[in-house]
Amino acid sequence: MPDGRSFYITTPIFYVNDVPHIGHAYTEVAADVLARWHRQAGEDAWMLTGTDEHGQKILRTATANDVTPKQWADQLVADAWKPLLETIDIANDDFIRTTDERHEQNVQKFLQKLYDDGHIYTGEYEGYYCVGCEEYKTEAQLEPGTGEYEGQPVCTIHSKPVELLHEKNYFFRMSAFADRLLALYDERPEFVQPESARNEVVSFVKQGLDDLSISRSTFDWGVKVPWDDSHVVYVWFDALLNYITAVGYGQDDEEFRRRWPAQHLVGKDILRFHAVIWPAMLMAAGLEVPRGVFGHGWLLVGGEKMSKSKLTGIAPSQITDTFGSDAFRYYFLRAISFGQDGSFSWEDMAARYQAELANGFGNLASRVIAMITRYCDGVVPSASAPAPADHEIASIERRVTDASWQAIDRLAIHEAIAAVWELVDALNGYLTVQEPWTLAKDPANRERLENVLATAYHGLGTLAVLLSPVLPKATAKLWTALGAPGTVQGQRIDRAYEATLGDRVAPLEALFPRVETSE
Ligand code: ME8
Repeated sequence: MPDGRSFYITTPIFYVNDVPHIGHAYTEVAADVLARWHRQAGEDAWMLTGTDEHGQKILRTATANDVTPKQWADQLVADAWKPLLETIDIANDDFIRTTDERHEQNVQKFLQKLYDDGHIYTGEYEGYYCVGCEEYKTEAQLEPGTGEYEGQPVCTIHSKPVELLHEKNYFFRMSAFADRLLALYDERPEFVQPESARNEVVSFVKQGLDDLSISRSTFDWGVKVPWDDSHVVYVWFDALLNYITAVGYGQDDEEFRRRWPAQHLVGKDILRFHAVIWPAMLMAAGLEVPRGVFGHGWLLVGGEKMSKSKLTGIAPSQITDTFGSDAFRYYFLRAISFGQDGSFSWEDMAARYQAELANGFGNLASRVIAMITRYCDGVVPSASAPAPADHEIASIERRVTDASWQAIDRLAIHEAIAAVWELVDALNGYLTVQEPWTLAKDPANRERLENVLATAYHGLGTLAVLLSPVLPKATAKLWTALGAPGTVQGQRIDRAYEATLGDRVAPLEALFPRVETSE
């Protein structure tokens, strides 16, 4: 049993150069569902998210808007990034900003330690820099520009020209860690997931690692290098450290020991930063490497990564305004295998909403509550003489509880939801076969009617618990209608079928009301 075990999950910290789109919301929802699931399994779960506020990209955006970078970041965090969490119902435990004092001070502490221990030296670098990625690019990561960028090399991710830079910088001796990294991927195959991401990282490191330029001196929007204030820390080196500065690194050893190491969720575009640079930094500092790095796929538009810079971003509220936050959460985690790319379409969203949420789950809940209200005056009947079909439902409840928890433990969120949906389908099939509405017509069938409704009621209780991380709003409403004590979030999810339920049902409004498809 996982009681009390620590589970620390993170999202990338997002650049505040622009407002969030559904790609950012996707990572948030995945992390939130995992955190909620682990929390409900009795673990000491902690979810961190936040914002990445330093570097040239933010500086340029702020300058173009005639404000200071800090003013810009404050405004975007307050008006866009924090409201996003509410829009999609994220229950994060902490929100870190790289401009927080707790972060900046401890970035300096970390850097000073690496400097004192001989992992940092002065060097010169010339290369193509992509401000969109905040990264020096290799030839393989560039392509010839076309149209207005004809004759210029452009970044393959942003399709924008890169800039040729020549700087005297501080370097991190990352090359020294290649062998230890390869040993890590070998000893812990689950360190980088999914398998395709692991293969990419292993073959990248096998080609040998360069040292990493970790400071910039041509602008000053960043954390000052502690021994040389003419340099600021390279934005990625600064940003990666958020995962430890947020949980006490450098200032609260007890908190740090309690939380670290984390499971990181990142889009596959930033996999190398997390699976190569970040563990090398931690090794250099003598700290434990992350529990794991999961690189999820992209939400695509017209076959390309949805992005702010290409103006293909859809605002999460465009979807939640119509379908609600529960359906948003459900859709992206159910329709896309976690780790694969996926596309969003309004048609698919509307179809799944109607078939799976409204007809499959919502209607099941309404029918069972309505029948107990009508045939039993709202009093939950007891299962006094269960038939084989009733035992079968009970055994499915146990099976999907175990299967979904095991899938979550492997970060296979879509498999966990699919496992729970077996119970939704089994209960709908059970009602079709048992026909409680027909049993209710003949008093001689009273005992059987009560057993069927008791079985369906219990199944709904198990479903409410199992679906609460994904559908927090709908399952809270259902929990109230079931007349069950406490909150649904307070129930143990790894033993969902044992939850204490109620003895009287209460009215239930439609969990997933009809949505006009023209919307
Ligand atoms: O990279 N599909 O921030 P960022 C799926 N600040 N996920 C997407 C996506 C899409 N189309 N677009 C964005 C940064 N994402 C750095 C991270 S971490 C120490 C620093 C999600 O604002 C995905 O999680 O560009 C991706 O990794 C993240 O947004 C990048 O956000």
